[in-house]
Amino acid sequence: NPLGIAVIGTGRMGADHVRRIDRVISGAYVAAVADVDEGRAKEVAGTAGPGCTAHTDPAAAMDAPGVGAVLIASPGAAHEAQLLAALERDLPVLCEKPLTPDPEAALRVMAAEEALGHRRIQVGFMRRYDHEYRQLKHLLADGRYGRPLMLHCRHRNTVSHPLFTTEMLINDSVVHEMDAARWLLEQELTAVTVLRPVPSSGAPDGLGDPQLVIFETSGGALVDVEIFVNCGFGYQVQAEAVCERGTARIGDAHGLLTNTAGRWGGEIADDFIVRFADAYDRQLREWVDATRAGRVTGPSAWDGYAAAAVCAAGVAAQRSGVRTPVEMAERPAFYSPVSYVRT
Ligand code: NAD
Ligand code: ISE
Repeated sequence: NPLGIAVIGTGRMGADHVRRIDRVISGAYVAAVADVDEGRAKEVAGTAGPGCTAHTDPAAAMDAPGVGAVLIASPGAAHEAQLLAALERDLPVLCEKPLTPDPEAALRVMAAEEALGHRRIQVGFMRRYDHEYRQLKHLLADGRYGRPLMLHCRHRNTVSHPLFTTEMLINDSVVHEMDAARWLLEQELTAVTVLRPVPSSGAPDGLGDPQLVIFETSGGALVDVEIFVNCGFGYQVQAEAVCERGTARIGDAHGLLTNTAGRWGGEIADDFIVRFADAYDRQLREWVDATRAGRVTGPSAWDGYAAAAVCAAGVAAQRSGVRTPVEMAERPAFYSPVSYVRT
């Protein structure tokens, strides 16, 4: 039977996931949507297949006829209550990043999942589903270039949305590099230092943009991230691994290369919806397939917790300007093996 999904939060990501469930992947349909904005919920429900119901209460959407799984795309602050509601109903959940905005809430979610006795939660760290990221993962995992020593990352957005804060550079944007680095290197991030140049005149007043975030890892590697959310020219996410016997770089977008009028060039995506379109599709397809087979395969609540713990250290490092160790709880046996290690 096709999987009936309740989509909670029908903003930019939620509406795009509704389109993807109905028109891109097979084996699933949108059974219900919920949004605190009733008009928005109804509008997006209208774009879904027949029978999709619109709600303002997420729990009512989870209880709607046909619902067998939940996709959470509301703002991060709403995730904890909605994750707990899904777990109460023993429903599989794909939750957009962040799992929760703070590590304490993530621990409460993990405790509820562990009490259930089986994994139900996957976190939407979609870079793990990006073709190039997967190529880099395989290259690092087979060890042909030796140990990875450094990972240089660039994360650039064309423009930040009006409510973007300096802390969000860390916990809304660099959170992706936190998960990607843990997954690529198969190591934990142990300390964070944040260096801040003079803000760009293109950034809104008060926003400390760009910044340089440096992570130390449990295996002695270094990860540096340039985060620049008002670069103005496009959406760019790049990573270069420096290993003992070679380097490997992704994200140059060498799709269509043109030559004309004495110049060569290509196009830069404008935003994440375009840059990571294939990754969002693959993430959803693999989640639906695994869910229908009764399995949970992607980034876990532990990965969501680990990222939240690194975010907390990152925001503290950003404020203090000093190197800040990451404080992490012991990983419960329930979350073994770690989802970034190949089994
Ligand atoms: P958005 O503001 O466009 O949409 C959020 C929607 O949720 C709005 O329609 C709002 O009315 C609704 N909402 C607010 N509180 C709610 C609640 N308590 N219950 C139900 N609905 C509620 O935001 P967005 O950009 O779509 O982001 C949504 C989520 O997706 C966030 O967690 C964000 O971090 C994540 N995100 C992920 C990526 C990615 O690359 N994976 C990119 C952007 C956003
Ligand atoms: C946004 O929420 C995302 O998740 C995007 O992937 C990221 O590039 C952007 O900086 C965030 O604001």
